[in-house]
Amino acid sequence: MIAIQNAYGPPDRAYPLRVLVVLPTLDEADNIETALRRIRAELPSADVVVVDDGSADRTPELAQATAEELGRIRVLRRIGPKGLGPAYRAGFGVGLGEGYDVLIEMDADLSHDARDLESLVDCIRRGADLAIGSRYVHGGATPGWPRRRRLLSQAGSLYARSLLRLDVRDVTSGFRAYRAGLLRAIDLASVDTTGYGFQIDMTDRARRTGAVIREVPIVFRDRTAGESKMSARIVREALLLVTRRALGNCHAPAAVRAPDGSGRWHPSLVRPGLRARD
Ligand SMILES: Nc1nc2c(ncn2[C@@H]2O[C@H](COP(=O)(O)OP(=O)(O)OP(=O)(O)O)[C@@H](O)[C@H]2O)c(=O)[nH]1
Ligand SMILES: [Mg+2]
Repeated sequence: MIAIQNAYGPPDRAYPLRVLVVLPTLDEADNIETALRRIRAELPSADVVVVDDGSADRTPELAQATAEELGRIRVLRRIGPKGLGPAYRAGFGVGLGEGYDVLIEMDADLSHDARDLESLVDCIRRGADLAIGSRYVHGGATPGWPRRRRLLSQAGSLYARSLLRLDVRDVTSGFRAYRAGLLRAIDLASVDTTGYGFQIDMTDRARRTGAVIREVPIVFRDRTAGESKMSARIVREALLLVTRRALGNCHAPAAVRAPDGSGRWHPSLVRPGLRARD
C-alpha cells in the first residue's frame, strides 16, 4: 500500500485513532435505534453524538434510551434554526473540543451502511485528510434508484466538480470522515450552508487548504422508513453556492507564466478554478 503524506497530522499507523460519529437527526424515530446499534456493532471503538434539531417525534428520547444502554453515545438537542450544516458544526464543535482524531458525518436514516465506517477510517489512517464515501467511483452504487434520479445526482456532482475544479466524483455525499486537523484549518464559524450545499462547501474548503481528499466506494440504499428532508430549496442553495463561488474564482488573478521562458501558459501552473490559456 502506498503511504500518502497527509496535510493535517502525523502518520497514524502508530496509535489508535479516536473516532466520533456525528449523526444529525430530524424525525428519525423509526431509524435512530437501529442506526446506533449498527454503528456500535461495526465500529465498536467509535463514540457517537446524535445532533437533534427539535424532532417532532420521539427521536431524541429513543436515542437517549439507546445511549444509556450502549454507552459512549451522547444526544445533543439543538435549539435555534434547523439545518444540516449547523447541526454538523455543533457536532464537530463537540468532537474538536474533546480531542477526537477523526470526525465522521453519517445520515441516521440507514442509507449509509455502518459496515463502510471501517474503510472510511482506514482511508484516513492511510493518509487522507478527508475520506468521502462515494456512490460514483468503481464499487459504489445506488441500487433501486431510477435512472433519472441517478442522472440528476451525477449531473449535480459534475456541475460542482467542473466549476470548482474538484477532483471528486461524489461531491454531495454526506457519508465522510474528516481528520480533526483539517476541520481546525477550516473556519467552521463562517460555514453558513446546509444540505447538499454544506457538503460541496466543505469539500471546496478542504481542497483550498491543500487537504488530501480520497474517495471510498459505498453502496447507498434509499431510506425505507421516515420522510426525506431534501427539498427544492436545498438543491437551489447548492446550485447557487457553486455558481457564486465559481464566479468568485474567475475574479482571481489569471494563470502564472511558465518559468521555462517559453512564454507559454502552463496548465499545471494555472490556479484552481481558472482556465488554462495557451
Ligand atoms: N439535525 C438535523 N438533521 C437533519 C436536518 N435535515 C435532515 N437531517 C438529517 O440528516 C440526514 C439526511 O437527511 P435526509 O432527509 O435523509 O436527506 P438525504 O439523505 O439528502 O435525502 P434522501 O435521499 O431523500 O434520504 C438524516 O439523518 C436526517 O434526519 C436538520 O435540519 N437538522
Ligand atoms: Mg437520506
